[in-house]
Amino acid sequence: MAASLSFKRSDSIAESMPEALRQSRYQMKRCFARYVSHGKRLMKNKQLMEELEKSMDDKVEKTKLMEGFLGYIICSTQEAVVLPPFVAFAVRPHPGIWEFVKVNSDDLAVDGITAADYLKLKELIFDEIWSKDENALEVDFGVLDQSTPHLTLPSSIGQGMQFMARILSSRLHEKSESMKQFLDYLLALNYRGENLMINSTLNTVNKLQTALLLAEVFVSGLPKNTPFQKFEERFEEWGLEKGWGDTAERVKETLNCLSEVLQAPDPVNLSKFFSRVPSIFNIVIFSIHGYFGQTDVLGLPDTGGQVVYILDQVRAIEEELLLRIKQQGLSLKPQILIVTRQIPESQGTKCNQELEPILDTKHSHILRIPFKTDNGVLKNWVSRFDIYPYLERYAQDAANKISDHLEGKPDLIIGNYTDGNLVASLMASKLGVTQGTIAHALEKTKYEDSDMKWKEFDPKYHFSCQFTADMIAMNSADFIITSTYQEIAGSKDRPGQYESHYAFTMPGLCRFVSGINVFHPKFNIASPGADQSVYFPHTQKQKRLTNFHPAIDELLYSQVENDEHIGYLADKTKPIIFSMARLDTVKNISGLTEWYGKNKRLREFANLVVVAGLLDTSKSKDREEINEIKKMHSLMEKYQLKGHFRWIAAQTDRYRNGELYRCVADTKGVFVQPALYEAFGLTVIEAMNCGLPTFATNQGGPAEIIIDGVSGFHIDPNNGEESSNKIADFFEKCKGDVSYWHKFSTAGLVRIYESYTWKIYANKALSMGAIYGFWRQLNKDEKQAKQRYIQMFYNLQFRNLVTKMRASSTEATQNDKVP
Ligand code: UDP
Ligand code: LCN
Repeated sequence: MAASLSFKRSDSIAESMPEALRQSRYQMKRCFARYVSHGKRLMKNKQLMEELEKSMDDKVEKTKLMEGFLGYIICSTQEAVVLPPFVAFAVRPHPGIWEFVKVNSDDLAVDGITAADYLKLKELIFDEIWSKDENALEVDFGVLDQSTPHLTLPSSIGQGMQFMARILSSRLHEKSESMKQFLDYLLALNYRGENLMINSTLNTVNKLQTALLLAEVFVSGLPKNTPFQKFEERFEEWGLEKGWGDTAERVKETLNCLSEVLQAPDPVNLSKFFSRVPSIFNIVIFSIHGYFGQTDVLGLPDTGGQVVYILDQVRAIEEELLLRIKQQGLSLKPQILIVTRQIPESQGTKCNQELEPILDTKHSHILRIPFKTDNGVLKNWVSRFDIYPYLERYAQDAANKISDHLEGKPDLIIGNYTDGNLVASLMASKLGVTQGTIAHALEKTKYEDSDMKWKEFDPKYHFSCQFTADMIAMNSADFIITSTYQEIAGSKDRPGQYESHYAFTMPGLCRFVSGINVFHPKFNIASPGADQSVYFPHTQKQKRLTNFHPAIDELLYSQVENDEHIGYLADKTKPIIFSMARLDTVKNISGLTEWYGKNKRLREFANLVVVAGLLDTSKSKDREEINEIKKMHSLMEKYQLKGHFRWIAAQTDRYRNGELYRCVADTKGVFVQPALYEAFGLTVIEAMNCGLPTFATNQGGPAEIIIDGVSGFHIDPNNGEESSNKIADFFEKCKGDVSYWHKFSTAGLVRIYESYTWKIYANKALSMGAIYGFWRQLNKDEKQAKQRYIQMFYNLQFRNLVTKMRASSTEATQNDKVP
């Protein structure tokens, strides 16, 4: 929809709207009359558009209005609160940018209102008394970020590190005190008490500059590859320690880079310097819920991509750390610890073990710490939604174990998902360590109006605890790693996951007038990859894992129905439509099954194979999974799927799964990811890495991974007919021309190699650790003030919610205790 040319970006909507309403007064009165005709309610964009359409009969008038400013406003309105005679609009003209206006439907008068005013109006629909309570709890995290410059361009969102380098250089430039803080930062660099880069003799910027100059002249005279050890003693005379580089050439570059920064700080040299500074050796990564293991866990409840992501991430980060340490001229051992929950009743997995070395790494381990209560250790798996009462104690137990293992404190703590992020926040704030967070998925966006309707959701999902914990973690984090732009700021039409926490309210609990601002420079996009030794193209014949072929053949084609698979494929010559996911509602595997069942053309062209969850309700303890299992059985019955459809239980061997994707590619099949919403979607990049043409949901991360019609296809999970026809059209085209299939197979691979590899990720993540580590020191006062606010909020709000949850929950008692 084109915006009216009369609308200037500099005008606020509240300023421009009255004139636009005046120009279309007659139509707008009718439209607003429709909006208010049903009394008080919350209207979403779709309803607003429908009502607008219905209110106008004249086609020409309609087109004119829709193409004008008012059409643009209503198109950009995410939702509206109707409180007759008023309608309050939450308008999102651009990703990350929101404006709120209140229109009187009687006289079309317009008032610009604040986010807080809008939230109060919204609350009137759900909890009138609370909305009118002048002392209702209102939280404003933004007010504590005021001295941090923010990005302003929606297109720059997620490029925090680059922006941060600019902020740092101008701070160093403008304030001599900042330069002194930079010097203090350098003086504090050490490994186990041993100084790195400089020692205390260089206690002024001038002295440091002189030493750098002398050293640079000296190393310039050495052959480039002279090892640092050869001139280490000369360096000591000038107050310089190890850490500058492994060879004369590298040392010279680093010296020069710092000299440039001290002379006139600039973002390029500063970024380069922080990618070289030896500040990170020990990293703790929290991933608490589910079954965290290296084998036999994928597909178990709450156990999916996050586990895959973290294991691959650790391998990549360790490799990058080792490279950096070598290039710094140091010979020391970095350590990465994944800290997770120990589960005594571990269902045949290794999740009951305390310490496990991580395969394909040299120094990284999984450390498992149990959940303890006053009655002992918790024995069984606990749903991620029921985990909150255990976390505080867990954080304390973890702190002790970690410091024993690392013989000191970590240099960087990274949290994953709400539980891991909360524990990371508690620990980072206690130890004064740099903190990064990763969400994987923010639950608030998965369930419509889950904030407003939290009371309805709470018995099952405990969103009161979860959203509060998310707010604490996002705000205490020094940096946030996301997988896509979408995750932060969505797309033109849909707000991002983080963006939806900008201003929201949970009536009766807390009004977040500013929750998190996506223009904050803490946001960074670092997309994950897939392990390319496991997920490689089906065409690499010499690498193919043919030893798995008999088992895969049995899995796909045997006529037997057992615990592992049901349904069968009568015609082996047809290509396979393949999908693999946890059997959660949001993954929509049952949706795909239904689309296939209904679409005759698709059934003619191809078979459907899904790998998902368990096949029998009696074996599952997961509420959502049980519902989905039932649904799947009834769909098989309803659409008489046997002969065309194979349902395989969760598969845990990633090497075999890699070969499975490739075997599906051998049939000239496709991968389909039909989720109602997908935060990122590792299966999408796994399939693409194997050269399998991929159709993936347009809701969330996959919409960004795939360029529709170029490197794969988008499908609309809410429009099964359109989506299943899109897949059928593809097969139809391939039937006439097999090069069509190859075209998409190759284009998918090209896309992956360009943007989705772990090497790119690891480089960015370590640089974030260094650069934000310095920023937290430079910005110490603001950070401390915010930390105090967060601690109070944790103490007075989160703990209170946990106490309530504990009182109302029976989960704890259902878990047998280990003596
Ligand atoms: N997976 C698996 N077996 C299964 C289901 C999933 O190995 O039965 C793996 C899949 O290959 C991928 C991960 O689990 O590596 C799922 O990640 P994704 O990001 O697609 O979804 P999530 O489960 O994290 O929501
Ligand atoms: C969780 C999800 O739901 C997926 O979309 C991601 O791919 C996965 O974590 C890894 O980040």
